[in-house]
Amino acid sequence: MRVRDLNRRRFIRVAAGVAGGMAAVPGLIANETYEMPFENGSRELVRYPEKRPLIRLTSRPPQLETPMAVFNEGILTPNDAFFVRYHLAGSPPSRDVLTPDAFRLQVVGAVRKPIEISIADLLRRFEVTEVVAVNQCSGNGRGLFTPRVGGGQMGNGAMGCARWKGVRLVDVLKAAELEPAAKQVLFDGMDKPVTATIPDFVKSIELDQALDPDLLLATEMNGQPLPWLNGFPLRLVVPGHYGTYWIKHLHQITVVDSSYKGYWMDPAYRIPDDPCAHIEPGSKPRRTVPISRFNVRSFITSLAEGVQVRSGEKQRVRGIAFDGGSGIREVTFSDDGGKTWRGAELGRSEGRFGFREWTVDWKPAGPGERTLWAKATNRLGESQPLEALWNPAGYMRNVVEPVKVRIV
Ligand SMILES: Nc1nc2c(c(=O)[nH]1)N[C@H]1C(S)=C(S)[C@@H](COP(=O)(O)O)O[C@H]1N2
Ligand SMILES: [Mo]
Repeated sequence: MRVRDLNRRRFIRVAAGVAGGMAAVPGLIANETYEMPFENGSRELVRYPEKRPLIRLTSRPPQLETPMAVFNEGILTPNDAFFVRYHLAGSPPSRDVLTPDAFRLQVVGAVRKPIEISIADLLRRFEVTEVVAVNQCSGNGRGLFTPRVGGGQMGNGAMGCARWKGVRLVDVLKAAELEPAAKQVLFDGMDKPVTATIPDFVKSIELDQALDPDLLLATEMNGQPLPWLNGFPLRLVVPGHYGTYWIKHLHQITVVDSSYKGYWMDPAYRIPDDPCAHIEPGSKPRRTVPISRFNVRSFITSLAEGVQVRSGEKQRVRGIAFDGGSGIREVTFSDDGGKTWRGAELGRSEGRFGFREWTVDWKPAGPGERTLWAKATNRLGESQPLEALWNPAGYMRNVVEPVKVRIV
């Protein structure tokens, strides 16, 4: 029985690989399972090309989550551990169509001088720059929503921080000479829907935001070419903003003179028009707006849920914090489930868009169970709620995340 189940699972995996265009990929190995802290949270750890074993949510398209322990390794998430998110079943585009020699980026639409340019020429023609920035999926932590909501049931591993290198979007748009009527900029990657009924994954950004010098057309992350599954050979980087805008395998930028109405801008990826993106659980929002900036979050990374620690033995608790780009002002730590708080020490800053490490010395007093909390505040004074906020799409979770440890 067990053996048959195992074989069946293996068969499903190979079949899914064929359908998803990943069949020719060697080294697609499943080794272990990973249990998410919610119902139906059993996931396989699977190794994809250029990746270490990651938590697999779906295979068609590949969607991979980073185990929380990785974020304890430092504030830059290694490329081989960086999460992967796609929408269209045929994604990612096959490696063969992504050869840098043949690849061209087009800038078209409401511009006087349309551009069609190779990666090499892009890097030659425009100034190359870097930014350390967090990429986070809008639905990071969606699996933890109560009441549960539809969509990918992710834990908190659909995030990562990297040093992105590329050219400024604003420089490229200026070189294309925008028409005065330009209103929005659309971004399209090379992945295409497998049937005509499914809308292509296209995102739009308002012109004033597209002209912000923080936005990059990136070719590298952490000193290496982008991994295939993270957008090789070119992706948009929108520091401080949710990953939905960070179009991978970016090959077409279209300037338009009206408001784009595509599916992935409306009805998808919208939040209640409320300062906290929050409505009464189970209800429907009256008005919605496109999701945009990250809210403030923090995580304990050095201690996992359920671990044992020794009473009286001092240790350094570590974690990370980030926000939508104002920067982290303060992180506080509680070992009594929020009754008392004390300040953590902030680590070196790699800029206002990156993960910020924090540490605090902690002497567990036991025995018994203790709930540990970390709470960050940004430079605007915004912090994290102690009770989870809710919206129907499961976006923007930023409640203080408890870590329960056992003191022995
Ligand atoms: N071409 C393309 N780009 C895309 C997507 C996609 O489906 N296709 N998904 C977006 C979403 S919702 C997220 S969260 C990020 C995830 O980036 P990553 O896969 O590099 O971690 O990619 C974005 N860019
Ligand atoms: Mo996302």
